[in-house]
Amino acid sequence: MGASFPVVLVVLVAVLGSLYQLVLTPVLTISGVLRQVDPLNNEGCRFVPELEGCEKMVHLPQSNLLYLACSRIASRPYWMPPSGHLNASSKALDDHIAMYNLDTGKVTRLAIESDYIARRGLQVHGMDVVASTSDPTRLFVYAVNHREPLTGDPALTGADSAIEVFSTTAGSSSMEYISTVEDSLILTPNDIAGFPDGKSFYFTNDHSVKLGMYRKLETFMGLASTNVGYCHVDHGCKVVARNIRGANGIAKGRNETVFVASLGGGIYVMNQQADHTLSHRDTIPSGGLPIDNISVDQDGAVWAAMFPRGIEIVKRFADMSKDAASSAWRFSKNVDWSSNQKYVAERFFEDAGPIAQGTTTVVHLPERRELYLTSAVATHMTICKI
Ligand SMILES: *[C@@H]1O[C@H](CO)[C@@H](O)[C@H](O)[C@H]1NC(C)=O
Ligand SMILES: *[C@@H]1O[C@H](CO)[C@@H](O)[C@H](O)[C@H]1NC(C)=O
Ligand SMILES: CC(=O)N[C@H]1CO[C@H](CO)[C@@H](O)[C@@H]1O
Repeated sequence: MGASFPVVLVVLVAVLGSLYQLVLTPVLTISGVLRQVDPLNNEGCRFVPELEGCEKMVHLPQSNLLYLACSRIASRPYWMPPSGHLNASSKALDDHIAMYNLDTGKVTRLAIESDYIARRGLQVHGMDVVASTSDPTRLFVYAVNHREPLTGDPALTGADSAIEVFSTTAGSSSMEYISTVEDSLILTPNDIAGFPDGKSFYFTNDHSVKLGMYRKLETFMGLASTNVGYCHVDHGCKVVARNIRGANGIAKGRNETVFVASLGGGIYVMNQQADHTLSHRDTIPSGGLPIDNISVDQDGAVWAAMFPRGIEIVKRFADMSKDAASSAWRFSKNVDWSSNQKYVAERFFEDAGPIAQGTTTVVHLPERRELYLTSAVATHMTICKI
């Protein structure tokens, strides 16, 4: 009898201990409440105000063009399915793909002539732009479209997300709609890595369910519950990697390598197999910081936008008057033989908010010695010398 009390206590301590481990530690790291912002390279930056609310940006290799998926930040607190905002009555009506000329600074919104897009709308998020193998002047644009469902209340059904494929030529001011890929596996699509055939792509699902409590829980507890899918316009979709913690940005590297950024921390390094399944080769650690969208520069290094204080971006999605810090990191293979670390993580930029607001994508152009920072919640694109 007398023994039961301490046993209960021990069990309680054990439960609390693992709760701390499982719940509190990830929550503290993801929300970044304990981390100080340490400004770096945020002086001498310039702004491009025409590029508002651009979640994702892609540099077309060997060109002077950036392509961006942009929206209006005023609508983010209403329609932004990835962050659980599902009031379609105030969704932005002019989401678009923009083109930015690095030499002239000119911004062009790509026009789309399509009855389908006019009818279903375009609510952009992740995107990729890839040159065709058969005709390198032709570009394929793959874009996540968080469509409003045709019937029912989105707050009860979730968004009816799909992936749209467009075609354009480098420098053109319009793009042509080619196809829509809808599939039950395209559940909560986030980012895309497209193939040069205009017909197939990898995509990440950032959650395992569209709605409900479990959706919040899996992110904050860093559960390995999300996946990566592969679709071919003619053959449908399949899951090619499962058990990923908060799959987010996805980018192709050299030699059949695919990188998947994890909101739970770290970058998964995967190998593409002949059947397009991805085998997990390695994980690049990020010191527990959540990683958002990633890009690969011409030297093969991975650039990541990270939120030094993740809680701030959550707040900014709901209230654009709140600042959200940004940081940009480079992850590369270690070439220093005197160190036994496999990867090197280097911080290149950090700002508390006004200069780069909650950066979601960073692109590094080594030959220009410049960093380009954009965000779903920023009033402008930021360009900084490094
Ligand atoms: C959706 O947004 C509109 C404002 O655009 C507001 O009037 C309405 O109450 C909102 N609906 C819900 C369910 O919050
Ligand atoms: C890619 O493969 C080529 C040839 O197999 C090799 O020379 C090169 O070092 C590889 N590059 C990387 C980044 O692994
Ligand atoms: C493709 C893409 O933009 N992915 C993520 C980028 O960052 C925002 C902000 O956190 C995420 O919501 C996106 O899912």
